[in-house]
Order: sequence, then structure tokens, then C-alpha cells
Amino acid sequence: DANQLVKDDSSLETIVRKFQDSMSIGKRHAFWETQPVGQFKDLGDVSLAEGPIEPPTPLSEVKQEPYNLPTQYEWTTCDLDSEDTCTEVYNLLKNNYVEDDENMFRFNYSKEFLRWALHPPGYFRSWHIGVRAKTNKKLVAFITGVPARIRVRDEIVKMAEINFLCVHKKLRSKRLAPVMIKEVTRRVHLENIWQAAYTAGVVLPTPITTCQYWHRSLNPKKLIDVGFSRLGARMTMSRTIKLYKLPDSPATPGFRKMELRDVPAVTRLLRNYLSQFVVAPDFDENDVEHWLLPEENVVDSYLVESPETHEVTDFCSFYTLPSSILGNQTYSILKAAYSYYNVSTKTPLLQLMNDALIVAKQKDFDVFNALDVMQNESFLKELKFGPGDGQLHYYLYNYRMRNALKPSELGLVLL
Ligand code: MYA
Repeated sequence: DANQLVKDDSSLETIVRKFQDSMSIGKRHAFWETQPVGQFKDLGDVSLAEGPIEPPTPLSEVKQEPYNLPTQYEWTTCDLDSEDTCTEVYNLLKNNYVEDDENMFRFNYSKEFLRWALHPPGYFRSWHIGVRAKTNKKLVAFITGVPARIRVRDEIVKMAEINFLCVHKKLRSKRLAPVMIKEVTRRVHLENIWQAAYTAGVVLPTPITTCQYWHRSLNPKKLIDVGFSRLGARMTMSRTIKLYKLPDSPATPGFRKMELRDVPAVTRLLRNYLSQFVVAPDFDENDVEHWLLPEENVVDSYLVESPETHEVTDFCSFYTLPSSILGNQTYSILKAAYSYYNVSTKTPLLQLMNDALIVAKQKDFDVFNALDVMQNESFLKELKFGPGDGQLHYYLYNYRMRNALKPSELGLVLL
């Protein structure tokens, strides 16, 4: 391949990772073995029905007091509308959240992004949970949930989407994470919700599917300079730059930014599109307005409005998630766009996504990332995405799937 991504699926690494993942199936999980999740030992057991693992309990039987933390720590509910609290959360994540395997990059979610991600329609402030040190009140851990309706086959299930689990680097491996997970579970139960969806880079009991990240270089020189990718065999820098060059503006007539007035049409388009996947969100107009209406430096959405009929026929979107570059003299931030929801009915998906790459390049993103979910496989190779080394496992809590899904059967993107 011309521009090998170091975060890349070169075959030896893949073999090693697959081996490690297969070994983790036999690992003990002192916490997860106690939870209502699909267990590895049940894989392939056809006698187990699909659906909830445990029934709901009466709300009066849900534990009313928070779980106990080690005595030096206390619970806090984080109000992201408070500039100070939002800054504390931002800094905790900026310094302690997810890194790649080689510790070269760390997610750097912006404050605007965090507010957007945590304030969808019907959100509960009580699900934005922090832990502080009692002595100096420093925020040392975080976990969040937001409500969502997720369809699994033909059932619409009220769920919590769990995200931003983070324990300060100095407090790792002290079994704080299980307490945080139990506490968010308790607070979700108090709202009479009994299922959850989440993703993680680690293998836990038991993924409903395992997806792969693909990366499309927009600024190959910078990506190579910071070690995100490397020059392919028999490639020069100038040939590489030429390879990834894109037109200056989108090609599809009627391609434009989504506006508030488009919410009904986009909702119809998206609902119809998502109905083909086994697991997908059940978006209504309020959800679409929140999750897909463009917001500067958070989410971008474009659509194709037919110049003749003014019908909205196609839609594409991506969200903005920069990463800190750890230990580079020249660059400190990698600007990454992540493919979100895309729907094509008239414009071929390949052409639509090429236009998405063009606008992402115009907006100065360095790389465009996409998972192999939904119909993404149909454009990844042609549009010069390369496979990454990042695996993303999808999970459901208290909902058993009989079999794992293919990534292409999944219609859900979590942030
Ligand atoms: S995924 C992003 C997770 N965050 C990071 O990777 C940031 C960097 N890492 C950290 O901050 C820490 O390493 C974390 C673990 C906090 C991840 N999901 O306290 P420990 C299990 C679930 O000693 P630490 C995201 O945000 C691990 O297998 N479990 O470990 C979605 C072990 O259990 P077991 C995880 O390293 C989160 C136990 O924790 C994860 O200090 C979804 C060890 O605890 C993980 N990513 O802290 C959460 N990593 O012995 C589940 C480790 O059994 C939600 N563990 O193997 C479930 C649904 C809840 C709601 C239900 C409502 C009904």
C-alpha cells in the first residue's frame, strides 16, 4: 500500500492481536462475571433466548444510596453547563483518557463536544458522574450515561449509552472502575431503564460485534511527520501527497450543509436507512436535530437536495474529535473527523463520501476515520482508506444476542 498507516493492520500485528484477543476469551473477569452480560461460556448456546438477561426489579427495590467508594473519595454529579466543571472534566479526559496502543496519541474531546455528547433530548444530569478526592476536591474519575432508544431486530429498547469512563492514571488498577460502573447502573435503574450500550477497545464479556477503524489521509505529510502513518514502499513524499490530493470543492450538484428546516426530511431518510440494520438507534426529529444539525467544531452534516425536485436524497455526517500528539516537537494536535451517519438513495455512496472527504479537507482535518459498520466497506478501499490497528468492540448490558453480528449489520455509531 502506498501510505502505510502505522496504526495499521500489517499482518504480523494483526496475527498477534487476534491471538491476544482469542486468549482474552479464557481470562477471568472477577467483575464482569458477576454482571448480566453475555458470558464467553454461553457463546453459541442456542438454548438461550435473545433479549433481556434479567427482568427489571420494582423501583422501590433499587438501592437508594450510592455505592461505597474508598474513604478518601466522594461522588459528585457533574453539571457540564458550569464552565468550571466542564473544564475539570475536559482536563481529566485530556490527560487520562483513551490512548492508542503505542501511547502516541490521546483523545482530546473539546468542551463543546462534551456538552453536545452529554446533553441529548431527555438527558439526566444524575448520569454524569464524577469522583473527587475529599482532601483537595480534585476530579479523579468520571463515567457518563445518556438515554437512547436502540432497536434490536424488531424491539425498540430504552437504553443508556455509557461513555467517558476514565480513572486518573495515578489511581489505576485499584478496582475503581467496577464501582463506577455499578453506580452508573444504579442511577440508570432509578430512571427505570435496564439495558445499556457501550464500546471499548478492550475485550470484555461479550462483544456483539468487533469493528475496525479505517483511516483516510487528508494531510499525509503531517501524518507521516507525527508517526501516524509511514511512507509506503517505493513511495516518495511528493507521490504520496499527490495520491491523496482531493478536488477543491464537492462534485455533487445540490450538495450543501444541513439546516434546521431539513430535520424532517433527514429524519425520514435516516429512519428508513437504519431500518435495515440489526442494531441501530431509533431516531426521531428531536434526536436528529440534536445529533445531526451542524455545530461548529462538533458535528458536520451535509445533504444532497435535488436541484430539480428539491427533494433531499442523500446525507452524510462526521464528528470532530482531535487527539493530542504525545511528544512531538512540531505538532501537538491531530485533527480527526469521524464518519457518523451516511445515507445514499440517489448519489452513489462512494461519490457522497468523496464529497465528505473534500469538505473535511477544506475544514483542515488531517485524517478522516471510519468504522467498517453499515455499508462503509463499500467505499473504504476505493477512497484510499487504510485499515488501522484500532479494534472497537460493541457491547450490550443486560441484553443477550444469540450470535455476534457482522460489522455491516450494525447501524450504531457511539462517540
Ligand atoms: S470505553 C473507554 C474507557 N476508558 C479508557 O480506556 C481511558 C483510559 N483508561 C482508564 O481510565 C482506566 O483504565 C479504566 C479502567 C477506567 C478504563 N469498559 O478500576 P480497575 C474492567 C468496561 O482496576 P482501571 C468507555 O468509556 C476490567 O475488565 N470495563 O481498572 C465505555 C476489570 O474488570 P474484570 C472495563 O484500569 C465504558 C475492571 O474494569 C474497561 O484502573 C463502558 C478493572 O477495574 C472498559 N473500558 O480502570 C463501561 N476497562 O476484572 C461499562 C477495564 O471483570 C458500562 N474494565 O475484567 C456497562 C453498562 C452500565 C449501565 C447499565 C444500565 C442498565
